[in-house]
Amino acid sequence: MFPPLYPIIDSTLAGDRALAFVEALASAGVRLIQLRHKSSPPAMVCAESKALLSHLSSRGVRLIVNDRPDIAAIVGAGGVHVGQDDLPVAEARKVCGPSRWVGVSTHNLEQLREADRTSADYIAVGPIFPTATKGNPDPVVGVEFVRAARCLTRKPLVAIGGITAESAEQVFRAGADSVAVIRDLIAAADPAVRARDYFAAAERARS
Ligand code: TZP
Ligand code: MG
Repeated sequence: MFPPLYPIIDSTLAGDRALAFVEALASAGVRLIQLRHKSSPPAMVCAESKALLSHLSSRGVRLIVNDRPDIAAIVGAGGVHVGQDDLPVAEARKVCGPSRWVGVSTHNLEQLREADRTSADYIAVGPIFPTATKGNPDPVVGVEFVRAARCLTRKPLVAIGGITAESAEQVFRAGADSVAVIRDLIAAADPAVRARDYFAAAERARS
């Protein structure tokens, strides 16, 4: 089963705070985490990835590096996530090889159909709801987009954008395999408790 919760760590969390955060998430059962340091220099992304990997690999958590297949391969991460303006999936795959995951963001049905024809291990769709986390976000696609996307691909679908533990259930019901979340988890008083709320939402949607 594709991990139902896909927390993303951005530059508001780094160093020891990031390590404590991922430890809490891992202890709650999270198995997939992305590092997304948009404005950090490559050396810092590399060092942060290594630090996270040293905590996560032994706990069975797959670390995905945003944007940079080269860094993902160099540090031995579990994969890379590329957007529409990053290296295409086929090129990222050449760098990352067959066993690392390559995920790709899509924002409309044409991009989704195209992503389905690639070797991508999962397809992200969004933003589902308004989000203040991403600078200059694509237009909100809504939960209906997840339903439409579900009819067009058998690849795992990751929904992203403004999702909270309260709204996750409807996103799962629309056909998402997973929800990718930044702010709702980083802002949580207890990220492990919040992560379990997402697992419960996934369970309710499945039952
Ligand atoms: N891509 C589409 S929306 C988004 C990204 C990276 C930001 C998601 O962050 P949040 O805080 O969960 O809305
Ligand atoms: Mg990108």
